[in-house]
Amino acid sequence: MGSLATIAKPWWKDAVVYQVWPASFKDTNQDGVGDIRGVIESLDHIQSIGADTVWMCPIYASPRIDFGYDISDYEAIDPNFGTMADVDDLMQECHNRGMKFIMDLVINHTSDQHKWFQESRSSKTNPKRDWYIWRPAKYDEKGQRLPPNNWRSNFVGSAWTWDETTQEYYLHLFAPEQPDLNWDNLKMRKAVYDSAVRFWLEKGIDGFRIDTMTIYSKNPALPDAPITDPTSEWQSGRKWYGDQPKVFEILKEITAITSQYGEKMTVGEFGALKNLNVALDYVGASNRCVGMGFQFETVCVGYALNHWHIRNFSLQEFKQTFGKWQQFVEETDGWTCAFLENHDIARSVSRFGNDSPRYRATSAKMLAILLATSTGTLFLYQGQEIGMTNVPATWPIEEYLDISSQNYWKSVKTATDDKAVLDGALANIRKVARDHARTPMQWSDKPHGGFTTCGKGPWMRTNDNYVDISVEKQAHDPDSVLSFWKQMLALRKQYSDIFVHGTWRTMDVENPATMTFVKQAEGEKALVVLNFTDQPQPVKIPEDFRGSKPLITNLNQWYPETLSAYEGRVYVA
Ligand code: TEU
Ligand code: CA
Repeated sequence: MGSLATIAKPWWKDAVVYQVWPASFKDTNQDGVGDIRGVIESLDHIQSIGADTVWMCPIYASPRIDFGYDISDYEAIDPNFGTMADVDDLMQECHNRGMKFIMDLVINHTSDQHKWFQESRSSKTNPKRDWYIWRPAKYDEKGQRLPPNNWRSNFVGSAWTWDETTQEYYLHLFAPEQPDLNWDNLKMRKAVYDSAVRFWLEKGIDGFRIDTMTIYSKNPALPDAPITDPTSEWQSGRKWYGDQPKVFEILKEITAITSQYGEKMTVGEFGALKNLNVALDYVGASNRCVGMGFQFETVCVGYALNHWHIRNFSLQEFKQTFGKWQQFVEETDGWTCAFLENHDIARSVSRFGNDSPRYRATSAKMLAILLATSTGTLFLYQGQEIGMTNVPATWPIEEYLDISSQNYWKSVKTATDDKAVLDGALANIRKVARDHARTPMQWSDKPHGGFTTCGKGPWMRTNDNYVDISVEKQAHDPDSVLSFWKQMLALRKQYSDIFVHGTWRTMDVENPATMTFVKQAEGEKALVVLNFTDQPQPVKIPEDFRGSKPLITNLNQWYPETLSAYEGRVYVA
């Protein structure tokens, strides 16, 4: 415990991390898939925004059922992305520039093509049998074979798959091609630590983004989950695999290893976790689990039950969760982070701003103000810096290639012909499919957004608006979203005591149209006012800030008592 002024400030607290989803970043060998050399070529761009750390999503050997989150060898590189030498170059290039380089650590599951699982499934007596979670079938009164429990896979359907060879089920909280590792097996633990963790630390990486960090440990009895979705046969088993006592032990073991290699960034996914006390167990420095966690309450606002049941949400809800996760580490030894995009969620300007041509740039800049003044480590996702949007509503379902979208769509189609239900499912996909974040990066107005010159085009269709939204178009335009991000990140650095390390107070909790908050550090403070609507909104600047000119606004004209549509403003005092 310590006051904000006395707690430690390791490098990763002030970092601005740029997340790369490699398949869609930049293709340099014209096969339609982004590659590691494409990231090396783009470091000038990444650094010019003001980012100082690159987070590389999985580039490990993988059959790519879940785009690399199904790893078949932790110590090899997917040839679609390049070679180990390319990774070494990328890391070296980052380090030469004074930048850091972190990788994804995906260890809840492996690919079913990993040699460990191949061995495990080969016989019940194989020494690696117990490295995964195998159980005999259950049978109902009619003698029908059933999975061991009612847990639902995150990608729709049962979390269990029957394996003919050994006549047992194995557990997979994601796709059947992603069997869950059994973290109760200590030999398996050691193998993961050596292969997935130490191997990369030895190479000199600066940390890990830890995939699904809350779900490694399962209650050994694997009890049925409570019924939260009466319409489904399968239920979220999170009660029995989320935040179990042993998961903290595992994360401590990982941190004990990373800290042998110096001060490393570790940022894990909280997933569906909402309880702040539990969150502190993960990120309190004295617990030595992880440095910080990605909370999903804000970006998943309006998701009911699971990813695919979307309802409307209010700005009050958005503010409530945003502020909650900003504040929760105050007066503690924990740390937080801020983000509105990643490879699993829709584009922020489409979901929280307004992606119509009239307001797209203004609202993207308004969201940039929000993020750049937020407490904690800042994460920026590729394309966010130019205000890339969701794909157009006119795209047919076939353009959505993600396993999550496709499985959901298939499950709805199998269940019904009802047009209203099918249209509702399509509407959900258009709002929140992971595909929105996975379209190729828009570099220029050349074909396919300059992402590739492959004759067959990119592996996934480029968003049609690349003609208007691209890095090239924005790089030299002082009024662009990109230029605004550069300004905001420079200010974030200049005022890091307030923005990165300060305290957070939301001032207009009940207001449905504006978000106003005060950031405070010793002897200095900032007021941020944001209009989340397309209408002018009245604004009252408190006494302490009155008289001072705004530090920055996202519009060329501003009025003391009114915020224009999607206007954002920052004052310091
Ligand atoms: O995602 C974790 C996860 O739980 C996702 O289902 C997430 O909640 C959802 O996509 C939000 O819309 C991680 C990775 O980020 C994701 O890409 C992988 O598919 C998943 O783990 C499995 O490794
Ligand atoms: Ca390529």
